[in-house]
Amino acid sequence: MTLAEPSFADRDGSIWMDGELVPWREATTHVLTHTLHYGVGVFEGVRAYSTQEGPQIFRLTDHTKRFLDSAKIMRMELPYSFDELCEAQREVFRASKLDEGYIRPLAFYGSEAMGLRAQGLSVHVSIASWPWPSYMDPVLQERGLNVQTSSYTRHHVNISMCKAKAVGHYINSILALSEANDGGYDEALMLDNEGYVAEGTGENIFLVKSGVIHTPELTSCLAGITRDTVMVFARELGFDVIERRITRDEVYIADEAFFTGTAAEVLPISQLDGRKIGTGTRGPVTEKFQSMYLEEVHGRSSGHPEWRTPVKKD
Ligand code: PPE
Repeated sequence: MTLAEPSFADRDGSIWMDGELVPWREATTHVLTHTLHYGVGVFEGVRAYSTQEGPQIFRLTDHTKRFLDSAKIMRMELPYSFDELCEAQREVFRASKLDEGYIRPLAFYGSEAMGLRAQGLSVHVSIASWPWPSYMDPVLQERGLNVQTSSYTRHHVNISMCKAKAVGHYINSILALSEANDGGYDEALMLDNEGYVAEGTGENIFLVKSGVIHTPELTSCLAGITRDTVMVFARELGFDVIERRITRDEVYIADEAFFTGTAAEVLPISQLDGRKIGTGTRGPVTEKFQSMYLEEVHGRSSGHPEWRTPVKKD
């Protein structure tokens, strides 16, 4: 018998909350927290990996910049500076005593007032860290995902502010993912409001066609940090990378397609809407990016040391 994973509310350890580490089980908030009712909050998903020099956080400064940008878009004034937020993420990860794990900064409103007109709400920041070894079944990392185009449209740029990684945006992703999972698929592909390919529910998408890499422009997908990492790798390998509008049938006839994201890392897409992509297994270009990504995050490549921040004290 295997024991069920403990609830996220009932674990040992510490969570950084409003400037200090508090015991995990005490990192709670009131049910009239504004964000719980209206979804105005922002978050990040960051990973730390084991390296020869101890755990290092991958692209910490880029994630922290995006966190601050998301807050600015949502008009949330964070009571912490960029440096304080970077330090806090390192502190949480040190306290976790993990070698590898996921780090989740979150900014949310307090419970001083209710309603859409609420004024003077306090802004709280929490940062938790936990082991999250593989977002998808490890088999899928090799075999690839069976994906369905979603019946849900990705946010329109003037409905949700897509540059913000905002709490409420994920309603859309969760509806799309649960629809896909109910149908037996591993993930959903979301189209934008004009019918062009946007992104997965928590990942950006890439195609490989005749030796060229294509990915949707940033107008209706999150400015993914893994997306950027893969684009840097692709250009270093001499590939042309084109950011443009892509139609769903272009994905059907691509040589390879894959998703990127902090949680997902690099994941091949083997089928979309019942059509095999290329050979229907992980393609060589996807495999190359997967291995380059893992080499980089684990510090086994000398490529981009600037992307890794040690967790240990300076
Ligand atoms: N698009 C969406 C909608 C998205 O949520 C993510 C990250 C990405 C693209 C990729 O962005 P980046 O991580 O910077 O490469 N999704 C986060 C949340 C996943 C979750 O299940 O929670 C993540 O990967 O951490």
